[in-house]
Amino acid sequence: MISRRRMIVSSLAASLLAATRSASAHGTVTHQDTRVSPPAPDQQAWGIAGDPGKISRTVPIAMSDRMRFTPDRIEVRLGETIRFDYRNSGAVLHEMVIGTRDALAEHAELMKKFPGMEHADAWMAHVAPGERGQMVWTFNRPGTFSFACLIPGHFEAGMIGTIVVAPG
Ligand SMILES: [Cu+2]
Repeated sequence: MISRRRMIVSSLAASLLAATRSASAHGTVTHQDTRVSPPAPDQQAWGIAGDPGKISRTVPIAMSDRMRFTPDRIEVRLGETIRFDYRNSGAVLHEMVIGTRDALAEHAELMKKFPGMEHADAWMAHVAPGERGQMVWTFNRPGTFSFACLIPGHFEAGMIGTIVVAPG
């Protein structure tokens, strides 16, 4: 999951993305590619995929059917590489997607329009009931970001947390 560059979307969403993109065969494709000025490859406004060999610390994240993350607020120092050890203790599928609040809200809207849509990137995880896993992310941009479950209904129910990245 860490360094893979891949995209899995339904054919409908794929054709939407392809319509906004001239060369979509290679490279990282994100929903941000539909914007006028996409960021440099892999660097996102909320950081960049982390090196699993250079982890600053581990943060456990629990997901529950109460539509909450525990903890729901994480404080990070600029430059830290965090390994999120996530676990779904519920009975339904949950996700953990990191982003700006705006990017996540936009993504949640897209998922409502295309419920069959699948997506995969270094800053997101889909976690089946009882499953656990890890996400490694480097917070190399300061600011206040969010992490959320974008499954329709979950985001709206408040399944969202805050990540504050403080300079040095
Ligand atoms: Cu969820």
